[in-house]
Amino acid sequence: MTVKIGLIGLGMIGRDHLQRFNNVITGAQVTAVCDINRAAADAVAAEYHATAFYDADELINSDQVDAIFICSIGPVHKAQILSAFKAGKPVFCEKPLTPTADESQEIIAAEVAAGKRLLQLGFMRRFDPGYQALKQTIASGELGEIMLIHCAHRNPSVPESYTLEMAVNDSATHEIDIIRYLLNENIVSVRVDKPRKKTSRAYPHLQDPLIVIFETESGVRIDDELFVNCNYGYDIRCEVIGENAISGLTEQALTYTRSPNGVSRHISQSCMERFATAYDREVQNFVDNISRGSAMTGPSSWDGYVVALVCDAGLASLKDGQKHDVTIPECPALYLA
Ligand code: ISE
Repeated sequence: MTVKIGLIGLGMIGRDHLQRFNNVITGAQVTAVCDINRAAADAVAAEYHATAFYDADELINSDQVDAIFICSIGPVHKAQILSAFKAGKPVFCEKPLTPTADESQEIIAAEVAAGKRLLQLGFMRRFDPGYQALKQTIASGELGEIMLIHCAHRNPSVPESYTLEMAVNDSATHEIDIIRYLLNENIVSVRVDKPRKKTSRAYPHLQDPLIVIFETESGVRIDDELFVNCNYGYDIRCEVIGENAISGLTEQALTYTRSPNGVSRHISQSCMERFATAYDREVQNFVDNISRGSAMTGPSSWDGYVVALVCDAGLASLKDGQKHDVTIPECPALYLA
C-alpha cells in the first residue's frame, strides 16, 4: 500500500520533507501540496507531480490524500490538526503542536474522545541515533544517579524575523522535549538567565546567548546554552553527569581530515544536515504505522502540550528573570501506553 500524503506548508522544512518523501521514504507518496502562496504551491506541485491546493481544508478533505503532513506555521496548527481529525486522517505535525499550552488542550481532548492517538509530533531528536544511545546508557544504570545535564543549542545564525521569545519556544523546545525523553520525568521549573555580554552578530532585538536552567521532578538540574548566532556551525551538545560516570553525544562527523593545518572534522551547518537521519527515521515511522494499521508512536500531542507548558513558564521567566514553576496535569491513560 502506498500512503498518499497531503503536505501543508512549503517553507524550508516542508520542502526538506518533500525531497525526503521523494528520495528516501518508502511506502508513501506526496500526492498533494498546499500553500497560501499560490505560485509556490503551483511550482512545487509541478515539480513533484502532485496536485496544488491553496486552502488547507480542501487538501485535508480531498480523496487524493490518506494522511496529513503539517509543516505550516505554528499559529495555524490547531485548526489544521482538528480538521484532519474530523476527516479521520492521521496527522504528522511539525513542532510546535501549538504556540501556547492552552491551544493544545482541544487537540488532547479530541484524541482522548477518539480513544486513540491520531498524531505524531515532529520532535525529530527522539529518532537521532546519538540521543537514543544516550537514553540507553542512562537506562542501563551505568552512570548511577543523574545529577546534571549540560546542553548547548548552537545555530550558525538566525534571520531577522527570529524573535527573542523564539529562543525559548522555537529552539529550546527541542531540549525541553529531549530531557523528558532521556530521563522519563517532567520538568518542574524554568529560569532564563540573560548574560551581560551579547554577541555583536545578533540583531539588536535579540539577547544572544541565553542560558536556560531547568529542574526536573527528581531534582536533575539542566543548563541549556542557547546561542543562535554562534557563527561556526549547527552544533548540538548534550553531556549527562552521573554519580559514577559521564556520557554525552559525540562529534557527528564520520571522517576527519589530516592536513598541514592539523586534524579537522566537518561541523554541520543546519538542523536539516545535523538531524538528517533523525528526520528520515521519524517520517518513515509515521508512514510505517499507517501502512501497517498500527497505533501511532513517536512524540505525541501530550508531549507537545507539556513542552508548551514549560515554554509558557520559560517565556514568563524571559520577562522577569525569575524562576517559574511548571504545573503539569495528570497524563491521560491514552498517552501512558
Ligand atoms: C528551528 O525552528 C528548529 O527547529 C531547529 O532545530 C533549531 O535548532 C532552531 O533554533 C529553530 O529556530
